[in-house]
Amino acid sequence: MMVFTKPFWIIALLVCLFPLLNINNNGEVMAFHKVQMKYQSLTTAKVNEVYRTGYHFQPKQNWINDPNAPMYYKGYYHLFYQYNPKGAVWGNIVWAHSVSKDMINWIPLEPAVVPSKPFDKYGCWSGSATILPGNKPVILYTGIVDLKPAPGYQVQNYAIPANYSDPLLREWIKPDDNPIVKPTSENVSSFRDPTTAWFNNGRWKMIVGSKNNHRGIAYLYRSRDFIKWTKAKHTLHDKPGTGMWECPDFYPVSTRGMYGVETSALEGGIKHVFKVSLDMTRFEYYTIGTYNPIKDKYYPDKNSVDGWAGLRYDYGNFYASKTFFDPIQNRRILWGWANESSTSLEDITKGWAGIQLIPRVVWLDPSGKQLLQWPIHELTRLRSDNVHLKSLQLNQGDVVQIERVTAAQADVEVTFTFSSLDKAETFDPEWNKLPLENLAMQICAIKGTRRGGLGPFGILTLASMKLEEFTPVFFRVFKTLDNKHKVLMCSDASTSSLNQNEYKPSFAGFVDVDLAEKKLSLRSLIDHSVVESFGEGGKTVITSRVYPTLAVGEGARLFLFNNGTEAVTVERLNAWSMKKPLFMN
Ligand code: DQQ
Repeated sequence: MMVFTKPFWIIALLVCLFPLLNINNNGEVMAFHKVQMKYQSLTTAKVNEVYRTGYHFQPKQNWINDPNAPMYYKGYYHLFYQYNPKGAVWGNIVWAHSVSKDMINWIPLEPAVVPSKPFDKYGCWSGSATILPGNKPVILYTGIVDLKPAPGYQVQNYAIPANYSDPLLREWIKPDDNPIVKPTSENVSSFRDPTTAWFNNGRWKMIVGSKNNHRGIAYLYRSRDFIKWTKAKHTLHDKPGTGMWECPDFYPVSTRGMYGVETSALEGGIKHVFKVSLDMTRFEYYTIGTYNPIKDKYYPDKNSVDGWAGLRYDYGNFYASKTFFDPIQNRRILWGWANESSTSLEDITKGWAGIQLIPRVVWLDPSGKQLLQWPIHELTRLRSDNVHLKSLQLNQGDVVQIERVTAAQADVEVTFTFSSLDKAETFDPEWNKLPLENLAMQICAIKGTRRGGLGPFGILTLASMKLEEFTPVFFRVFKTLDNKHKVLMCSDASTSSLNQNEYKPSFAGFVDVDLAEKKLSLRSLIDHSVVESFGEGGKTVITSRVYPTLAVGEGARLFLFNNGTEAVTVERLNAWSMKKPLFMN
């Protein structure tokens, strides 16, 4: 254990002052896949391994985006994903396919769905899987039938396994009666990403994401046989001012515990979750509400904000997510894609772009107000060489190194306690004038790790020895004028790298937690160029993509810190060096 004190904060302050607002100097927005024709088919001869992840899902090279049609079938978890087989930028999109016994080790197979027919000749875009009675999986996906109008004329297709007795489902057939759903009056180039279907009242139901002017729309379709689909007169849900709804997801959650429920479930204490990926912001938001199966309508709960200022699965780099029900372990699993925060030119040079985040179990918080998320338990099999600490006091300015852990590839769990809330900083009333949808992020950018009262305290991930680079993940506790406490959680990339070209956002979210116990917990999955952090048992989750230049491989360090005037205690810390899976694509 190594302890730094005050001088660290002088360096940190200098580094922090620089990028108060994080704008990628190329003007590129995270999770955006813009069309760059000249680079689409430029395969890099040698993949640069420096920022490749050790235990996150990624193929050997090239571009990946949305996870598609995750499912369990005859002993294997299947993950399909949007993939460019020819380059490290978005383009030439096919459905790549990998299978796994544990969602940690993966075996790559041949792409499952590739453009080949008139109904998908310009692209096979995102979609989902539904398991039909008799354990028969079927895929619904978006086909691009014409390049005009940009970004393409979109229809919905289905594909079925060529051989149901093959547990690997290697070969998929796209029947000639496709497309099964064509756009009608809606914007033909904003009509995509069919969901997993659910069944009730004698019919299958599914939604397709769309927009009309700036109204985000989930069009509802119904079918008795899964082939002939009829558009409902009303939408399942829509919301003005939110723009195109990509990758909608709609599923039930149990009000009675952590276990997941099958997508058609309606009985036994059920609420519904409706999630969309907002093309305009490149963030996702979800609401919790009620589904009326007779009216076929979804109603968000009154206190569940329906719009940009709503709840997010992840307040960082996380997009185009999809859930599925795992019937073997009775859980609902969430997959999300994290794009790079580097420039396209850097991606082309390194020969790859995009990772899938660690699958998370998702369930309803007992409060009923939000979801909770936690990495699947299978991940813990990669843990080795535990470092354990307890009852360590951190005074203002303390920075303590956690030694004997591979800091570039680690899993860290830490619980902080404090004896008083008195020193919590005042929540500046001026901040209430900032747009609600990125209020937390703005406060994180303004305050960073600068000295506070109760907090900032947390960990410095992917840090260089002399702290020229570090990605701090931390809490700051504020007190509002009406004497309520507001807990901010930040994953601040602004100090992550000496490379000035990267997009280095100060991602943040508030944590809805009762501080009566005077305790806050954090878990971070650190993996070379990604830090996935879970605050308070998965109430608030933030993912950052970062590219340190010094804190790379063995040069990376992990520290605990406190820069608040209130002392905090590390009640306990467990850090593990993480092994690589035996098989990774
Ligand atoms: N990515 C797919 C689309 C989807 C978007 C294309 C979301 O189907 O709307 O690769 O990232």
